[in-house]
Amino acid sequence: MSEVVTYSREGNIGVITVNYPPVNALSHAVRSGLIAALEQGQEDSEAKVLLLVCEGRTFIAGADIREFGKPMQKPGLAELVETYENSEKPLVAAIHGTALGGGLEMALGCHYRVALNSAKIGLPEVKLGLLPGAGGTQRLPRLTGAQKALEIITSGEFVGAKDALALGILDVVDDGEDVKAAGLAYAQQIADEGKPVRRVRDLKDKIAADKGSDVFDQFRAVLQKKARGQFSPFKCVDAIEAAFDLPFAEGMKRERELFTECMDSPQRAGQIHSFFAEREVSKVKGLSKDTPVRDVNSVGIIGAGTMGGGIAMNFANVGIPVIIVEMKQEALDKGLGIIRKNYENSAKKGRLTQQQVEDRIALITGSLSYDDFKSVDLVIEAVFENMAVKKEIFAKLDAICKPGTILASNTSTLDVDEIASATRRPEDVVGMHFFSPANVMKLLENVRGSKTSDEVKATVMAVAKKIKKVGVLVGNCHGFVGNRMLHRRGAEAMTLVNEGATPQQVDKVLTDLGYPMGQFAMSDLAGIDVGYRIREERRNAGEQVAPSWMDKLAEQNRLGQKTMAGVYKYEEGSRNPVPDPEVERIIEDFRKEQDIGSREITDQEILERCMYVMVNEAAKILEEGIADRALDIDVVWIYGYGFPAYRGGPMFWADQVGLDVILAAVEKYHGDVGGEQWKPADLLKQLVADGKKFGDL
Ligand code: T1G
Repeated sequence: MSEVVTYSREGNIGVITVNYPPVNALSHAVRSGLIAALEQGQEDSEAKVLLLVCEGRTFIAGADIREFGKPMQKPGLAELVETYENSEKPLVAAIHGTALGGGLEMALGCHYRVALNSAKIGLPEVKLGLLPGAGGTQRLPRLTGAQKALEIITSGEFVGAKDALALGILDVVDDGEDVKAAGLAYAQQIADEGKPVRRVRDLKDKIAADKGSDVFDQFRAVLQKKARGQFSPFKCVDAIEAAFDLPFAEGMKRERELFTECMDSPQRAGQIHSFFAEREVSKVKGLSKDTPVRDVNSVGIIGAGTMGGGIAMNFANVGIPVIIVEMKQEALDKGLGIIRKNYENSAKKGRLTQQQVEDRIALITGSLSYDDFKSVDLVIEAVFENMAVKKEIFAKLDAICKPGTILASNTSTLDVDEIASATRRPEDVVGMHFFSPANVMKLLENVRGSKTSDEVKATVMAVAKKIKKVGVLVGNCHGFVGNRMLHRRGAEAMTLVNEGATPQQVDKVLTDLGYPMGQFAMSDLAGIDVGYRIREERRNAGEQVAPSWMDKLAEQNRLGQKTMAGVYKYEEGSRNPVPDPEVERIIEDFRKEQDIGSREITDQEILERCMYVMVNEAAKILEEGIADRALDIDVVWIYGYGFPAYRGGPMFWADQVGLDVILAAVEKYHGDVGGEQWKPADLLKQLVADGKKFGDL
């Protein structure tokens, strides 16, 4: 008898129960157990109907992802689902939590499906660089038709129980909370009514309705933009189309072929690495699971600008009241107005009801006085990047806030220890670096100062989870992990243009790699004046800062998207960057002025210099312990800087390229280009010498 799957009987209902925490994944043991339990159910003459149900917090959440890449042991998943579908006795699946991937495919192999109202279903394989490989692409369209099957499978998004009922995926939705009771009740009804087996594979009407439809080509066209550079979404469309072109058995065969192609694609490895990395980052080295976490039931925010407003929305979205303090009423009204506009836009898009809009806005209160922070649990400072201003603010907070309040700064570059030194409680000071737009971007780079307590570290990581962010804890240095690497890439991109490349050539190399936006298009979005102001401040402070053709753009009021011209020009109402010969003239004049000769630069050189300089810097970040693991850096770049998840993040990508290849190039550029940025990191040299990867660390 399997430990993870048991068979029992309640009256004339045979009950097959899966119990394999944490998510009842279809490991080999579970698959074998399911086969054995079904056989028991078939042989049990008292059992008229069989019920498949799971213990724990969820129904089956799919294949066991940890088994991928290893030889598949029998029974395979498709074979298991087919065996269930072939059952001579009606089979009911009772769903709670999530029925995902192979889990939903198991339920589609059953003859009837009931779910609790709180349940969700989905086929998220595409998010792992795969496609549903146990009949999902053949059975789901037989219930929903082509359009909905394409939407569900190519997006990988979860579907609520009520919507799944409306789509014909579920037969019954139970408003109770006891899934076994719901399952037994429905199975009993089927037994009492003598309902027959009903195999999804035999359903024909939806197939007939969409056979030969051009919806598949329409989807491919949409995916060209939405899933640019990705492999599996297109294979999903091919597999679903096969359900309409081929008889069931041949469609299954075609699904298997396409599944194998996805399994063999490097993107699968990248996306599965991203999946587990996103979960591993919450387990912080040296911070034990039972580190006390403080309650955060009220939050204060300083600054109602773009960042402050977005940050406030994250807390209101999960029901935590927020007080936003500004210096002037006008700035406060403007900030609160933008928050309302953002919420109303979400309501217009049907993502929120008007009541939800009002409820969230009601949780955000404006104020002109720090005194209102007296009893909050967490304060986040989100004012412009100026150390003196931040220290003044933290000194004030230190005087006003109650003991135990966490004092956090949303600084994106400045020294957290320096900020903490303005208080008498540096152990309660931490960096919480959100990314713009803060109510959308998933990454929260939490920055530990040298005196930040474990309790505060654990609390800000818990806050990240609470507000549905991916929290990564990193050390304190200039630019922390993300911006420190970005600054290296930005500087190298500038040098490449000085030497002869064009901004659009550099940007195309980065977007071809999978970034949503290139370096210079990003500068135009952020505003050319932002970098210019920082360079001028440093120059005024007497620092040697190299001249840049970007200064010329700023001085000619080419500030980027906001002035419809920056490195690129922009048509009215469009954010599409258009190369501008005027800028090429400015760059050419700058080269002459600086006596820089220009030369032909290949895309490969651009890729190497923009990416390898980041990888080399990341190796130094790991050496210094600013990041604990390479996967922390991958998650920062995937969720904060748009690095394609299907490449697994810059460190996983570097391992795929080969650290020996990268080291050789870094050493070459150290010679040719020079500069601290190309000094090979000791860690990189050590890993190559040991024949190891970042993933081995
Ligand atoms: N296999 C193995 N481990 C899994 C797993 C899975 N499918 N899903 C989750 N885990 C682990 C996870 O790593 C974590 O471990 C713990 O469970 C809790 O997860 C043929 C081929 C179910 C919505 O893509 O989306 O079926 O860190 O922290 O936030 O067609 O996990 O504690 O050690 O995410 O409550 C398709 C993936 C597989 C679903 C729960 N299925 N999972 O979220 O908890 S491919 C998926 C999720 C497939 C077939 C194909 C989420 C969740 P640890 P968690 P959560």
